Parts: sequence; C-alpha cells; structure tokens
Amino acid sequence: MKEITKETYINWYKDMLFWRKFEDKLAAVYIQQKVRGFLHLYNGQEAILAGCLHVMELGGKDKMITAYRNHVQPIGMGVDPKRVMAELYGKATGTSHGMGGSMHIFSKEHGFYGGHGIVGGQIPLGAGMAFGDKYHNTGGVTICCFGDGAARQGSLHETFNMAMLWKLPVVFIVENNGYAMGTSVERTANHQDIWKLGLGYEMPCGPVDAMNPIKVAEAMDEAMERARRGDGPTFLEMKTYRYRGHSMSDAQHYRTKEEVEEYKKIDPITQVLDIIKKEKYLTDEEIKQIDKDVKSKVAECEKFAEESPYPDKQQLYDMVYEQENYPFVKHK
Ligand SMILES: Cc1ncc(C[n+]2csc(CCOP(=O)(O)OP(=O)(O)O)c2C)c(N)n1
Ligand SMILES: [Mg+2]
Repeated sequence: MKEITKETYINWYKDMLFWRKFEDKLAAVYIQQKVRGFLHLYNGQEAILAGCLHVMELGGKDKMITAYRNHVQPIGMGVDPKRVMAELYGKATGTSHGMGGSMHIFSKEHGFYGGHGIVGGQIPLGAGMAFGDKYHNTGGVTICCFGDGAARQGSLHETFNMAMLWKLPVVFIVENNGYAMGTSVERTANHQDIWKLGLGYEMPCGPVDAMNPIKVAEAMDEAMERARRGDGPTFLEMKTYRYRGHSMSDAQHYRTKEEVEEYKKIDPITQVLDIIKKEKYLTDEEIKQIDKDVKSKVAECEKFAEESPYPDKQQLYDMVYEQENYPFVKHK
C-alpha cells in the first residue's frame, strides 16, 4: 500500500475538516431555505471517503457510485466544491446546471457516477460500471457504496452472484451507520453482521472499523488490488455512524443523545488530529491556520453559490428528448 505519511495525515485532516464544515454550512443555509428538497449529510462517515481516496487512481480511471449522501465524495475526487454547492442551490453554475440538486451530484470527468435516490439502485449499476471496465480492459476499479438499509434489497443478491461469476473489478462497501432512516440494523434482520452476506457467494468479505481512515485504507488496498489482478469483487462492511439525522427533518426519536456523543469520542477527524499532535507533525499555530483556511474556503463556496444565476427558463426544454430516429435525438 502507498505509505501513510505525515502528508497523508495532514491532508486527511484538511480534507475531512473541509467536508465536515462544508456540510455544516449546507445545514445552515438549508434552514434559511436557500437549499431545498432533501439534504442527507455525511457528518461522521468521512473516514470512509478519506481511506478510499488513499488507494484510488483518480482522474476517471477508478470510479465511485453511491446513494444520496453524496456531496463530499465528488469533492474528494476533484470536483470543484463551489460547483457542488451551487448545484445544491439549484444554480446554473452547479455540476448538473442546477437540475440535479442534493441527491444527484455527478461528474463523469472525475469518475463520480452519482448520487442515487432509489435505495440500492446503485448496486447493480456499480457492477455494470465494473463490467464496462473489464470489457474495455481499462484497469479501473469501481467502488460501489450503499447503506445498511440498501443491503436488504434483493438486487444485492443478483448483483453479488453475477459480480462473482464474472469476477468484476468492483469493491462493494456497505456503510453501516446503524440506521436506515429511523430503523436500526437490529430491527431489519436476524443477524447484524452485514458483511456475512458475501459468504453465500464466496465473495471475500469482512468488517472494517470505518471511524479510522487507516483501517479503511488498509482494507481497501487489499480489495482494490484483488480487483486489479482480475480476482473479482470484495464486500466490506464499513462500521460507521452519522451524527446528523437521516435528512434534515428527522426528530431522531430512535436514538439517544448519549449514543451520538459516544461515537463523537471516536470521531475520525479527532483521531487524525490526535496523531498529528502526538507526532508533532504540525504546530498549534499551523493547526489553527488550517481551521481558518477551511472556514474561508467554505465561505468562498457559499459566496459563489449565492451570486450565481438561476438557470435560464429555456433550460427546461434543453434536456427533453424525442423518440424520432431512435435511440435519442436531442430536442431542437
Ligand atoms: C427503493 C426505495 N425504498 C425506500 C426509499 C425511502 N428511503 C430513502 S432513504 C431510506 C433509508 C436507507 O438507509 P441506508 O441504506 O441505511 O442509508 P443511509 O441513509 O443510512 O445512508 C429509505 C428507506 C427509497 N428512497 N427507495
Ligand atoms: Mg444506514
């Protein structure tokens, strides 16, 4: 595995802090009704992305696909965060010109394939992307993320079967944050070790402490290498936690404040910062400067989104297709 160096820790700290603060800002502007519709935040789960990025080949070779908790993954993969925030504001400068919104960030250029609102819908799509890479011999690997709730969808089983049969270059990640909306994992199945679903398909699988980016990177490195050598998929259960509600309107009656506080004690950002301090990788002044830089970067994104124009009304018709000359001809 690529070595985890002082720079890795510092970058992990900078990135995870930025993702956290970026989403805190989204929550704030949502309350002001500047961002509308659904808003599902990733706060608490950042170590999964940080660990994955450590072993991914970016620039379009390796790909990622996920559910609707999808604002920070494209940013980590290289998409301009200003454009992500503008998308949430529904502005013309957004990643999908303001037509996708919170749940549908997308960037083919950077290998981020959404942003899916149908629970589990991205599981077969992720295998399809991996099939494409195998067919075209690109050497790329797809990381297909979904939640503990999505793991109960039937399509997971069809996908796992075919992915193993064809030895597709894909890593399936279940981000087990304990809940599917207000339903705990304990209430959805007889067993709680979701990773064991891989056993039925003889798919290499296992649990990962996903509050720790080092553990994520190590598990992902092995899985990505397996996929790259042509040995097929891996299924990893990333044990994580989300601090915020499912979406913005969630009274959170299904859990206690104490439970949330317990997880904050093993917060991924704090864990990385503790290592930085212990190893004296940064001075207190330098850490303060990073915090300041992150704050101003978030403010820049907000300013850009605020000042960007809404799409022109004509855009409503630009993406309408007609069936004449099948398959799809763009409407005049
Ligand atoms: C097919 C389908 N069924 C139900 C829903 C409603 N729904 C939206 S999110 C969600 C919970 C999914 O939880 P999980 O997979 O654990 O992901 P998390 O939100 O925890 O990241 C449900 C049931 C949906 N969007 N799609
Ligand atoms: Mg969940």
